[in-house]
Amino acid sequence: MARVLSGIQPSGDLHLGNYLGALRQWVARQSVDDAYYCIVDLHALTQAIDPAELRRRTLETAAGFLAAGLDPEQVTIFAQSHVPAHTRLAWLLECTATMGELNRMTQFKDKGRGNESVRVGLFTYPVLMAADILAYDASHVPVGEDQRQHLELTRDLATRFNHHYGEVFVVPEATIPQVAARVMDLQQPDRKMSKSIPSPLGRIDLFEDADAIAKKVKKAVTDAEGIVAYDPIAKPGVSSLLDLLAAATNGSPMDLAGNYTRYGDLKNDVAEALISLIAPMRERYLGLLGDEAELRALLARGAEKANTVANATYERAASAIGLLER
Ligand code: ATP
Ligand code: LTN
Repeated sequence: MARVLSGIQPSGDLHLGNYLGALRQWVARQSVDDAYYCIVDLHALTQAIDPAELRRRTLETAAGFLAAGLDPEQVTIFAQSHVPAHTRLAWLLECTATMGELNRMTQFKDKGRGNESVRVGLFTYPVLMAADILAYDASHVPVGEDQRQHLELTRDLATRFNHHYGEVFVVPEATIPQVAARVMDLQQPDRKMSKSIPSPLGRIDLFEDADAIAKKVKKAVTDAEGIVAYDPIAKPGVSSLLDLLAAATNGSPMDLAGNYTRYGDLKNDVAEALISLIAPMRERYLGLLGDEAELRALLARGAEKANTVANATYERAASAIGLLER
């Protein structure tokens, strides 16, 4: 059984990119992996978020995990802030990482751009992410393409720590899906679909109703050429629609392109495929939201298990680095 860890920020509604890039892989492998799935609430603090909203979104994200098909009997679901070993380990790793290394992280640059007062937490964020992963001795980390660089940093930090202080950490690998590893914004097909970009028409939320999905797909930006072909560089909008259709129907975007001559027909089929994918999840989600006590209990059970694993790793790392045992 592979030990797996991954996380999603409760900074907004879960969207199709989160599902196709990450969540769907988690669900597909839940019966074979020994998996820990974390709602990374501390990461959500790296950008402005209202306290009541953060609390609400943490519960909604837990409901979203279940609605997407995660089974808490098979995987451990928990909130990052309920496991203090993450931040304790992050400090040890911050004292292993260099400014130069963090300066090269592109997500930090993207999210900080145009923002005068970038939070220090946004800069050190990838180290906390490394701690999330290393605390569980995870060998595999199922994420979307945008996290590849953070995984490389995690591997570098783990390898360096092991080199200096002995074999403490498992060096993890990213598991990135073959199709839809980078779902694009429907309005700006050169940008990834994202929670934190205010792009209501560009993003399809995971539990959206059928009318809204149909409307967004219909308005998706394509090009003026009028030829359906799969070419992500020259035709990003059309290719992104083909990617979505392929992901929703388990097809290949290249092959699917051959079935269409008109953008309108392609859009109709994309909308239909996405609605069939999302409708059952939406129904489950709306049902789960009502039971806050059950969601809190789920996270409490998860935290108990997660603390046992993460504390043991922290103690191993602290001892190796020379902190006096209590
Ligand atoms: P933000 O844009 O605010 O960073 P996000 O939408 O990227 O948020 P995260 O919580 O940071 O969401 O990411 C959770 C998981 O979803 C990660 O594994 C990430 O790689 C994946 N993911 C996010 N956006 C996409 C996307 N557009 N396509 C594929 N995977 C994605
Ligand atoms: N950095 C990720 C979210 C994240 C994560 C993690 C993913 C935080 N900790 C641990 C995998 C494993 C993001 O921005 N998408």
